[in-house]
Amino acid sequence: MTIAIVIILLVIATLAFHFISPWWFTPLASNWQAIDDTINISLWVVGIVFVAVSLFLAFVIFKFRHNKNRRADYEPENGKLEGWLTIVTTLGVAAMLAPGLVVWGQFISVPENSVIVEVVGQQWHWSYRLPGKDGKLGKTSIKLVTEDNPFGINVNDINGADDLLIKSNELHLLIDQPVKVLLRSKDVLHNFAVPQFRVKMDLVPGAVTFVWFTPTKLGRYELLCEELCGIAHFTMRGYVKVDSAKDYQTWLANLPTFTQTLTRDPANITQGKQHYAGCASCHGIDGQGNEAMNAPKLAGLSRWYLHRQLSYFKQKIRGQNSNDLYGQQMAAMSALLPDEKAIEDVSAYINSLAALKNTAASTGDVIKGKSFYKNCSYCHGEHAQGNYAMNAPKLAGQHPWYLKRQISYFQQGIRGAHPADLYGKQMILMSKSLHDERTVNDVVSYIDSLTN
Ligand code: HEC
Ligand code: HEC
Ligand SMILES: [Cu+2]
Repeated sequence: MTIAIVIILLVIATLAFHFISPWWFTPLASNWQAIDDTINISLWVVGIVFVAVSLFLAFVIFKFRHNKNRRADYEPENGKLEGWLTIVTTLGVAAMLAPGLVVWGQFISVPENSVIVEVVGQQWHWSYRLPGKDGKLGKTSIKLVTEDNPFGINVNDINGADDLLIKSNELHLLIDQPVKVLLRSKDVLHNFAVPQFRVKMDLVPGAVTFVWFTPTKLGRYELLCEELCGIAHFTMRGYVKVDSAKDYQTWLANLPTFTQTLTRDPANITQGKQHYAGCASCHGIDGQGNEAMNAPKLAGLSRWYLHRQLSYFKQKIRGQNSNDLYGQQMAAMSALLPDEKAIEDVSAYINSLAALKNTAASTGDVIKGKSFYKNCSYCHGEHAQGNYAMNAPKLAGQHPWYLKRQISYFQQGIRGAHPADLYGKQMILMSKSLHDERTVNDVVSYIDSLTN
């Protein structure tokens, strides 16, 4: 009797949870109503079966409860009942699967008027490429990926010349225009998923996969990497913005072609040197850093990293936290660099300065530090030389006091917590693997022991 009641309560609670709970599909923003319908049909079928079977079970438990005067019948075969059950089960399973087959047919039949967009995944960010006026994407190869050619486009393929490159994590799409999204990964498996569009697909290294959809609602939607295996894919966020024709054209007009990205003005090192004059009072004339001013060493850092940090300081992405006194100082100083060109030039100039070794000896346990550093080497490189492909800067040669402060700031979310700071967020996550001050000290001593 108790068990029968428990089962009935379970059914009521499940139904109540289903109908009252706030967790349901996000509002649909694409043509894929059919996917919602299939999911709903499946839910109805399994829901009805669940309720019917559970209530039947409760009924049977109650009806045939223990009674001293009753004996159980033995009835191993019942042709009629088995026949009915087979028919009903077949219908139920067919009702769940058949609509899925129809929808799958639509899923793999890309409409002829669709346009192509390429989405490139890498640990842990998104970038995008459009085919340009010729409507054709240039051939690519992972082997061709460099700092100047991050998409790895083959320069000998004429189709690639007018490809439009989007290095930001935000893709724009034109409303009501069917789009075929080609998916490519530079490293491991990723998964392209915008909940509002319903369709999702894995990115597989070495292959090009695709999804198609028609965005039907203006708005800015979050793009998630729904790859669960591996580390940190949840930090891999992007945005897809669905634009009206006018907004879309404005956005499109500002995208550089592949050829333009290759032939951009080279940075002007002489100008960069002039800009650097204002920096030397804190960072030193040779970029050697100055502990008294809390200013880190800059000599030896890569252009792309310098460029990103200076842009972050200027755009108020780094150095804004109220506890980040030193970052705030630097953010104020970024005003010395009036524009993008100045940032490029000064980065090139700093990059031309010779890397400098530290003189003071570190106090931590280098052997222990080495074993902790293993995790870090995955991104920062075995010799802490930095790795452009992982967005991770060079650490070797940097002053230990600065490294310790940055690690502690990441741990406390003083650096890297700004919503636009995708790379900082990865580092926040990683910094938490160093559990105490002693460990931090050991790792930093090991980094300091790497001459580079
Ligand atoms: C008033 C002193 C001061 C001046 C002047 C100054 N900086 Fe800084 N800078 C700092 C401090 C302090 C930090 C460390 C911020 C932190 O701890 O987060 C820093 C950090 C940086 C970083 C980040 C380095 C890293 O490894 O992440 C870069 C890049 C940088 N400065 C470049 C410049 C450039 C270029 C100029 C000249 C336009 C300049 N700084 C002028 C004090 C200064
Ligand atoms: C998932 C890749 C990844 C791993 C693993 C990783 N880092 Fe980082 N780290 C980064 C990225 C990306 C940045 C640059 C953040 C930015 O651009 O603001 C960074 C920045 C840093 C900085 C700041 C450098 C500077 O010049 O300001 C320090 C210090 C650092 N990492 C130390 C470590 C240590 C120690 C470990 C191991 C416990 C580690 N990192 C593991 C990706 C990683
Ligand atoms: Cu991913």
